[in-house]
Formats: sequence, structure tokens, C-alpha cells
Amino acid sequence: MLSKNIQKALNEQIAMEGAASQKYLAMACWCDDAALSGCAEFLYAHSEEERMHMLKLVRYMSESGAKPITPAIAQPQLVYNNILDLFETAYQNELKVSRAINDLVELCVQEKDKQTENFLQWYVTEQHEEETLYRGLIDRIKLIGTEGRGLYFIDKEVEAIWQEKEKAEADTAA
Ligand code: OFO
Repeated sequence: MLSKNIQKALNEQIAMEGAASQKYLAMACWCDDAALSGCAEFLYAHSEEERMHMLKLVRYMSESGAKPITPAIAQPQLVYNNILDLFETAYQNELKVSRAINDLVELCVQEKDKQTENFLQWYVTEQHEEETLYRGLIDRIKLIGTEGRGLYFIDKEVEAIWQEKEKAEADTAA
């Protein structure tokens, strides 16, 4: 049985993952509008991933006999100054989510909830991967530059990363 404190914290995390899904959806739309179709596909896929992260928490709570709370949908940021601003915002968001996951794990330790602590290890690994991915993207954008054909090459680069991720997921599912 999950303690009241753990339930509250898990519900906050559900809301955070749901909000992340909405943020990436808005970012994907911004990219589509800017004719950056590779970045858009990457971000649509990431929005789906965040929804999956939310569902994973919802199911864990339900299986544990607790009540997950479906979060309200808040309006995410819709406009970005440029593609670097967009990915830097995404990276900052990931850092915030990582801190929340770490706090949640810490709470599990305090409450001696080994099961939830163990369940959350998947999120700890996932956050590390996402932080690394966005930091790498930002470095590449800075290297390539957004002038002239730079934007085109960035879009192709992000599209290639998206395709690679899709392929890896399909291989794992097969
Ligand atoms: Fe939910 O993986 Fe990042 O935020």
C-alpha cells in the first residue's frame, strides 16, 4: 500500500509528465509552422513518450490500489524565439523533471517504500538519457549555427536522431 505522501508525490509526477507531453506537442507545432519537419517529427514522438511516462505512473498507482488523478491540461508555451531557444527550453524542462524524480526517490527512501523506489529507477535512467540527448542537440545546433543552410542541416540532423530512435524502438518491440 502506498503512503499518503507517496500517493501525493506520484500524482504530482503524473501532472508533470502530462504537462511535458503538452509542452513537446506545442514545440512540435511551432516547428511544423517554421517548416522544420524533422524537428517536428522528433518532438511529436517525444510528446507521445511523455504521455507514456504519465500512463506508466497511472498504472503503477492503480495496480497498487491507489487513486491516480488525471491532470488538467494547462496551456503550454506556444512561441519560441528560434530553434535554439526551443531546445534550450526543452533541456531546462528535462532538468526540472529530473530534480522532481530525484526528490520522489528520496521520499521513497525516507518512507522505506522499496517497491516504488525500484519502479522509479526506470525514470532515473530515462531522465539521464533525455538530458544527454538535449544537451547534445544544443551543442550541435551551436556548432552548425542557424544562419544560411544551418537550419536545414539542423533539421536533417534531428530527423536522423528521430529515425534512429524509432528504429531502435521497433527492434526492441520485435
Ligand atoms: Fe518523462 O521523460 Fe523527460 O520529462
